[in-house]
Amino acid sequence: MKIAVIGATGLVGTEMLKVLEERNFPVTELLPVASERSVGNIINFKGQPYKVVSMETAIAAKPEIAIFSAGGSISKEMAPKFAEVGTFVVDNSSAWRMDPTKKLVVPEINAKELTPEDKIIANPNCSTIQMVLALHKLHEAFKIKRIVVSTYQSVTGTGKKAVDQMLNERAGKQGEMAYAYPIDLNVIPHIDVFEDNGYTKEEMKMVNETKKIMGDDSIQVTATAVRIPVMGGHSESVNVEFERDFSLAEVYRLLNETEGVRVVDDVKNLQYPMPKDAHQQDDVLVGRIRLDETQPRTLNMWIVADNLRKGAATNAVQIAEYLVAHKLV
Ligand code: 11C
Repeated sequence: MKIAVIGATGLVGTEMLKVLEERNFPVTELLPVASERSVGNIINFKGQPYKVVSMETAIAAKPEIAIFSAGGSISKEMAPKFAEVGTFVVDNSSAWRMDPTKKLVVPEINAKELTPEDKIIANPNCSTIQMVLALHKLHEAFKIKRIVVSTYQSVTGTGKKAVDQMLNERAGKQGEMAYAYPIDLNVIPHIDVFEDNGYTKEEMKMVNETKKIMGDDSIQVTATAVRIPVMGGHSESVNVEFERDFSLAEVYRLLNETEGVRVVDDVKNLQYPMPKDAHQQDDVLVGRIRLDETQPRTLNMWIVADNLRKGAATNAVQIAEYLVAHKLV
């Protein structure tokens, strides 16, 4: 399989290469694409050196699959050019997610909807992926009415510049700012741009993408997305109200049966998910599972995942794996 990785030198791109290697994806030729100034640089993949190539070189090579993580505007412009030469694009940006002609895929939930005509496939936002993966089997069983979610998001979601900002602040050094405010020893209730309704785009991604992935517009979602000075993963406090009655035993059973989810919930032994445990893991960790005692049919839970893995690279590579396994490519 000839694979192009667009944005190969970024935080997500680097993780993509690592995940492709770890999962032994059948790569026969790798085309790492990055900005013009990186063209010609060498990156290593499976112990072999590969030259970073330009977008034009990669398109001319007609790869079977191109995994994009280079921002929305590059995806908007370039994904159709790959699709035109027959490449399947798995796009990690928000450019195509809400386009009704494109599928928004978390493989464990809805990859079965993919067809050979789906040349541009959207990878959801990281904070959405970990939430819907934890909730989809509960939705099937008890039907979700409403979700109230607050996120605690890692600086890695913003990129290298934000990681550097946090580490520079921690070391007392001056440097470039990724955020409007210091992030170390702080919490910033602002992720992505503000929209006219007072919510941020990150919050509205959680609202809209959840409905699309679950294929159910009746699910009500309200979100507050917050950046915290942490690396390793995003955490979410989720309050979810269902239509039907359920027991905690059924919730545990369903979560234990959910592919890609690991229940970490033993408070007597101080076991609950934390970003430092999710780091470099593909599983979505779920804990602090308890009934909301203020209203019926409502659950509280705490969901943590490495936003660069299942939230981005792993999910994208799993989509590519599905295309190969189902002979769509
Ligand atoms: C963050 N969720 O943590 C964002 C990063 O729409 O793919 C991913 C943005 C996106 O800042």
